[in-house]
Amino acid sequence: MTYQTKNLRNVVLLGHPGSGKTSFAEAMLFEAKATTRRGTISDKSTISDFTNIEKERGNSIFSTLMHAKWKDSKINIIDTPGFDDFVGEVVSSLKVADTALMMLNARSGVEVGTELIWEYVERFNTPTTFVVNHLDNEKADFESTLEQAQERFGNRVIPVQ
Ligand SMILES: Nc1nc2c(ncn2[C@@H]2O[C@H](COP(=O)(O)OP(=O)(O)OP(=O)(O)O)[C@@H](O)[C@H]2O)c(=O)[nH]1
Ligand SMILES: [Mg+2]
Repeated sequence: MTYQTKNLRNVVLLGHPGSGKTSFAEAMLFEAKATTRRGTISDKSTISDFTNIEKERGNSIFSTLMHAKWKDSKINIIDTPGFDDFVGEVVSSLKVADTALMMLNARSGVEVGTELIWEYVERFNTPTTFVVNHLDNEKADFESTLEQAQERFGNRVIPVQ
């Protein structure tokens, strides 16, 4: 199938280690019916963390390109590693992405990884949506996470559900 440029979306997932990028990518692929089985980190069965070293360590090391069809569009999803050691993967992914999703852990709000990666987002001027994740955690605090994001990134941060 061929797609017009207007029907292509290149989305990069960014965020502090463990904020849930790989799991979120898995959920997106499942929702878009690109996969029939929703893998997990603990089962070492996610589409994104497919290399042996990622399965062993339980975190992403490489950027992974995946894709899903949504209505008439093809969405390219790039999952990036959160650990600063692998920031080169983030930079190269930002170069080809039109939009970024920055994952925030609702238990911890804006974290050091968020701040570090934000420097690159600003450098590339990438439009960004924050995604508040880990909302099922008993210590999750959506309001505080939103406040922290607004405090740090300005009042252009508005909540959308
Ligand atoms: N309870 C709960 N657990 C989550 C959620 N999102 C992710 N997790 C868990 O949090 C851990 C880290 O999730 P990952 O998806 O690997 O996070 P990541 O941002 O890709 O991590 P890095 O690749 O290291 O940057 C895993 O054990 C996930 O199962 C969530 O919304 N709720
Ligand atoms: Mg990951």
